[in-house]
Amino acid sequence: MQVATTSGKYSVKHYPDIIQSWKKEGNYFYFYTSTTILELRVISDKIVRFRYAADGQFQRDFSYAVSEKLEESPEFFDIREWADSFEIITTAIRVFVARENLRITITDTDGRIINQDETGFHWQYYLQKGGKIVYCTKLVQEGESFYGLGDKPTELNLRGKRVENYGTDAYGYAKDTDPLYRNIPFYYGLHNGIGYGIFFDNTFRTLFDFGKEREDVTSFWARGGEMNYYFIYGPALLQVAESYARITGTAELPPLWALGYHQCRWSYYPESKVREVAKEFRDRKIPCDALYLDIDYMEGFRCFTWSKESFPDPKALLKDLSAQGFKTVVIIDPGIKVDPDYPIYQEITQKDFACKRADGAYMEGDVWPGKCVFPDFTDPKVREWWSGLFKDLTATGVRGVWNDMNEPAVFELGTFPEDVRHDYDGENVSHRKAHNVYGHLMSKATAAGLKKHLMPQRPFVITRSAYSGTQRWSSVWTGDNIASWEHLWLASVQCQRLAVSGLSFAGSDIGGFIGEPDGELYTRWIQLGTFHPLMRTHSASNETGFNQDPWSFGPEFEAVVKSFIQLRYRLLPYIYTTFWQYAAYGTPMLRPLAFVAQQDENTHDLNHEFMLGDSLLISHVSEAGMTEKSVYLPEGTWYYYFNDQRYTGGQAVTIPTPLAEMPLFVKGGAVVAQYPDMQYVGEFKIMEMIQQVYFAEGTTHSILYEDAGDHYGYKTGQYNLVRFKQSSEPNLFRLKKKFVGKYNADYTHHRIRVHGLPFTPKEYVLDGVTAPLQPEHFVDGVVELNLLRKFEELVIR
Ligand code: MIG
Repeated sequence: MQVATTSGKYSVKHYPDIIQSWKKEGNYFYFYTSTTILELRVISDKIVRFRYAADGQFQRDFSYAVSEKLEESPEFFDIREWADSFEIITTAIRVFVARENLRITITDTDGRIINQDETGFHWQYYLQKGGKIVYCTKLVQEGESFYGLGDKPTELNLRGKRVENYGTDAYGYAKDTDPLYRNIPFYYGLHNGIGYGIFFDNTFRTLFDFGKEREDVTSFWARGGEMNYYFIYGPALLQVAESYARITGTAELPPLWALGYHQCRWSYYPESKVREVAKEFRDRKIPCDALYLDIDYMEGFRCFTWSKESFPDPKALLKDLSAQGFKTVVIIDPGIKVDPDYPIYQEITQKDFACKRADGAYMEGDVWPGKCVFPDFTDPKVREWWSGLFKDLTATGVRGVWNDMNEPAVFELGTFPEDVRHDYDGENVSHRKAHNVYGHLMSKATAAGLKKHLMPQRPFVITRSAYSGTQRWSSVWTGDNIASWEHLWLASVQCQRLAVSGLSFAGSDIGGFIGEPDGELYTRWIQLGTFHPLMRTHSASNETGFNQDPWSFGPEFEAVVKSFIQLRYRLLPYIYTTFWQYAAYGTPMLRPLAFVAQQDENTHDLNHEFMLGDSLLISHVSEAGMTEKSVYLPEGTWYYYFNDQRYTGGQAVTIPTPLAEMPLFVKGGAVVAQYPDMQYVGEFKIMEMIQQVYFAEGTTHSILYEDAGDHYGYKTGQYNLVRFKQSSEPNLFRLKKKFVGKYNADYTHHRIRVHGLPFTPKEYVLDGVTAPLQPEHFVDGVVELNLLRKFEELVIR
C-alpha cells in the first residue's frame, strides 16, 4: 500500500496495482488488487457498468437516477484470461482489463477500439472534507467529438472544453456559463463512425474534461462518492441515447395539451389580468392551451396558498379558464415561509421534515417569502407528505405544476452550505452528496402528487433543476435567459443538448426572460420554439410593465407569430408521435445532425440545425435583418416546407428568409400527419386527419401514433400505431398503411396531399378501385385526395 505524502486539502493521487485474484458471480465480475476492487457488471450485450472500491470497500449500491425498470439481459458473455489482461466478451463488445493496473480497453467484435483508459481509475483522499475524489481518465481517439451533459450553453461538440455539474440559479447566464441548473453526468463520444456513451452516476459535484487540460485525454471525476459509470456502446448515437433511457428511464406520455402553446409571465395578476390575457388569445384566435401563474398568485409567496386580494375565488377563475380551453399551471417553490401561523410551516416543523445544519439548527435562508425552511426531498416520508399537498391545488382546478428555485436557490448564500444534512433515503449525508438531486426529487414528489390527485387525467410538471432520470416525471425549461440574438442560438443548442441527455421535453423562455425583445427577435424565437417539444413564452419585465404576448409587437409580427403557433397545432399528431417514440424507446425528440448522420463528418460540429422527429429538419434565423441562411442537408431528398422546392442532401443550400418563413425542411419519403386548425386541444372533435406525403424515390417508412391524448387507456391497448410504407416506380407512387391497436379515433375524413410527384398522374387506385384524377385534385402543385374512409393502399399513376 502506497503511503500518501499529503499537502493541504488532498492527498497525492493513488492508482490501482496488479490484479491478484478475480471471481465471477452471475453477470458480475470482480477483480482484486492490493488496494482496489473493480466490479464489472454486464447489463446487456452493449451496456457494462464499472464500479471501483478504492479501499476494498464498496458503498451502498443505490441510485436516484436508475429506473426501477432496468432489466439485465446479457444474451451471452464469457471471460478469457490472457497473459496481460482479462477479456470479457459479449455479442457486441470486448472489454479488456489490464492485469497490471486495471486499465480498461473496450473494442467492438472486429477489434476496433471504442474507448480506452489512459491512466484509468485513480483517486485522492479528500483530507479536508472526507471521502475521496474519484477520477477516470481516458484517451481521446482520433477525430473524436463529444456530446451530452445536459444544459451546457456552449457548442454542441464539447471537444476542448471542461464542464461541471453543481446545479446553480444562473440568472442571466451567458454563453459558456457553467454550471447551470441541471446535473446530467452523461456524455457521448464519436470517432471513426463509432458512437458510445458514458454515464457517471455520481451525485457529488462532477467534472468532465474533454481534452482541455491535456489534448489527448478525457477525464471525469467527482468530489466524493464512488467511481461508478455505465459504458454504453452504440455504434449509432441514437442507440446510445435509447440505452441511456433504458438505464435512467423514459418519460410518460404527457397530456396532448401540454404539447400545445403555453403562455407565461412573471406574473399575470390579479385575476382580471389573467382573464384579459385569456380573452385576447381567443378574440385574436391565437391558439393557446396553458396559462401560468407565477409567484404572485400566492399569499405572501406561501406555497399552496392563494392571494386573497388578487385571486379571491381561484376555483371560479380556473373553471372559467377551463371553459375557454385553458389549462392552468401554477408555480411551487421549495422554500416554506417561516411563519408560525402558516399551516404548511406548522406541519413541516411538527413532522421534522425540514433540512437542518450539521449542528441541528434548521437550514434557514431567504427566498421570495423572506426567511424560509426547506423540505428534505431526499427523505421518502417528506416526498410522500409533499405529494399529498397537491390535493387542494388540483381540487381548485390546477392542471400542471411548475417547480422553480430547486437547485436549491437561496438569496445571498446562492445555495445550501455543504454541512446541511439530508436523509438520502436512509443514508444520512451532507449537502455535498444531495445537492445535485434536490430538484430531481422535488419534482418527483410533485409529479407523484399531481398524478395521484389528477387521476385519470395525466399530469404536467416542469422543473428547473434536474438530475439524470428526471425525464421520468417532468419537463424542463432552460431558465433565466436574455432577450438577445445570442440567446436564441443558446436556446437552440441547449434544447438539442438536453434532448440527447435524456430530457427531450424541454423549451426556452421564448423571447427571453430578462429584457425585452423587439418584434423581429420575438418572431424568430417563436419560429424556433414551434419545433421545441415544450413551447412556452415567458418573461419577467416587471418594472416596465411590458407584456411579452404574441400581440405585443404590432399586427405585422402578430400575424406571423400566429401562423407559427397555428402550424404547431397542425403538427400536433406528428409531434405527439415523436413524443411517443421518446416515451417508448427513449429516442431523443430533437436530434442534432451529428446524431442523424454520424458517418458524415460535416455534421459533427453543426450547432444550428437539428431534426424534430424522423422527418422535419429545422434551423433558425439567427440575426436581425437576415435575408438568407445556409443550411446543411444530410444525405437524402429534402423539401423546403414553404414552397416544396426539392433539394438533394449531402450539401449546404442557401434559402431566403422572409419574416413569414424559416429554414424548415421535410424529408422526402415522409408522411407528416396534421390536424385541422384549432384554438386549443379538445376544442372540438377532430373529424379530419391530413396526411402530408412527400415523394421520394425508392421505399420509405413513416409512423403515426395516436390515442385519446389524455388518460391512461393507451396502457390497455387504446392506441393506434399506423405504419406507412411509400414506394415508387417510374410514373407510379404507392402508399400502404398498416394498423395496430384498438383506439377509435373520431375522424372519418382523410385528406391525402402528395407533394413532389415527379410525373403528371392521370388516375388513382384506392384499395383496388380506379378513378381518374380531376383538375380539382391538383392544388398548388400537390395532388390532393379527400377520402371518406380508411384505406390500406393508394396508388397514384
Ligand atoms: O428569483 O418566480 O427562473 O422563470 O419567473 C426568480 C419568478 C424566481 C426564476 C424563474 C423564473 C420565474 C421567477 N423565478
